[in-house]
Amino acid sequence: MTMSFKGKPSRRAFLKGAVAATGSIAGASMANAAGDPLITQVQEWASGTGDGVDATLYGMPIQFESDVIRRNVEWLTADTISSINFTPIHALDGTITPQGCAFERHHSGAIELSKADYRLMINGLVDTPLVFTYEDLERFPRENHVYFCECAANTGMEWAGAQLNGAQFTHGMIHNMEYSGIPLRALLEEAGLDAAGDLKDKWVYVEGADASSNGRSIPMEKALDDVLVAFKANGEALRKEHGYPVRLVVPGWEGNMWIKWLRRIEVTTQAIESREETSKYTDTLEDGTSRKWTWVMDAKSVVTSPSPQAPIKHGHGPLVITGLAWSGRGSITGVDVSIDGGKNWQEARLGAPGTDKALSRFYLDIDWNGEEMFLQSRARDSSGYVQPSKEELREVRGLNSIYHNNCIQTWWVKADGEAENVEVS
Ligand SMILES: Nc1nc2c(c(=O)[nH]1)N[C@H]1C(S)=C(S)[C@@H](COP(=O)(O)O)O[C@H]1N2
Ligand SMILES: [Mo]
Repeated sequence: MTMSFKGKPSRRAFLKGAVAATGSIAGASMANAAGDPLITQVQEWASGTGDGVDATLYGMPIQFESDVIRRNVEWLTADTISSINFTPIHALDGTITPQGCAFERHHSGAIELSKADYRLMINGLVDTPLVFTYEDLERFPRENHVYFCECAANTGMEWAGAQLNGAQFTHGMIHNMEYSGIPLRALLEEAGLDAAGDLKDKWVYVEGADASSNGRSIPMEKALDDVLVAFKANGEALRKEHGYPVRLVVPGWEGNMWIKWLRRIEVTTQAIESREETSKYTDTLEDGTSRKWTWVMDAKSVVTSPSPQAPIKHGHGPLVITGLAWSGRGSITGVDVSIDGGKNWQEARLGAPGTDKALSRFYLDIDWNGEEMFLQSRARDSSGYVQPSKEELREVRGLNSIYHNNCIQTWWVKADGEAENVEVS
């Protein structure tokens, strides 16, 4: 880039920028400034006053951003009750997902449960079975942590071939929020775990208050590690669709275990083998056997822009390539980006150092001269794991899987800036 955005650009600086072989951003618009009414004339919004402070008591995004919304794929599910929609990751930046556009996944719809009616029971192999009200939970020491929540089915439609045209649809079953809550460990210790004996082979069974209950078994080791009983997300109460008033946060593990409208925690001697951990959320391999208890979400990444819903519209010159990376096994240590379908890789810049089990934002700033690109990103995490290609993943997993597809994604960016979901081989 030859021209600085800071300070007052002089005519000389402009000319220098314009004749440079690469990289003037400001050139085109500055050349037009003289005849541009947006610069030379007083505009309507500067001729009167704006809205008063109480125009909106709880704010929504401005009308010009009305396309930054969750979307579903109608043919995926029979109705919207047991269904899923997708976060508009192609249109977001940074790492925090606003609750208002964070994907939803319900098995029997989002229920309305008030704090007054809320109860959380801990029973099973505990010294004293307990029931907490919402107010009781507020009196435990709490913590704040940012974590991603990814549905195991994210990218599940892409196993057999490139299918859905947009990062929102291929990778949007994910959100990343700052949770305020109580370590599950504190509640289990309040009930007392002496009755459970050796904790090594013990489990907790967790379920929600909705009709589906979405019951899941979690090994005690994880339950005592970093699981949170959360009641705030991004500073405010959980939205109804994310489990108001209380949900479980199971860092790095598949979204299905993040029980919403959490109502009961039972300490058990074995996994319950519920529907959600047998006929669902298991991975059938090529030989017909199925992997189960595949809880951890492996490292993964995707370029969010440019992408099919976010084509390049500004012509040649400086181009910001950006995307998201995450790992359920730790933090993101680096992301490589390829513009030629994986032949050559360049190290991207992380927006901030990776943190444990949370989204990382990456950027690669290039000079684009209209050549077509096969854009890919490849995440690396603190365990040393490197995100696999689609071919590598299929070799191990075959084509019978739905869940846990963390392969490298390819966008074919054409000379006109439009992008398409493709596979390279
Ligand atoms: N009680 C309950 N908890 C639930 C579910 C549900 O249907 N009922 N869906 C699960 C699934 S499959 C996922 S991926 C996450 C999604 O959380 P979200 O809707 O906040 O995005 O919630 C999980 N927790
Ligand atoms: Mo899920």
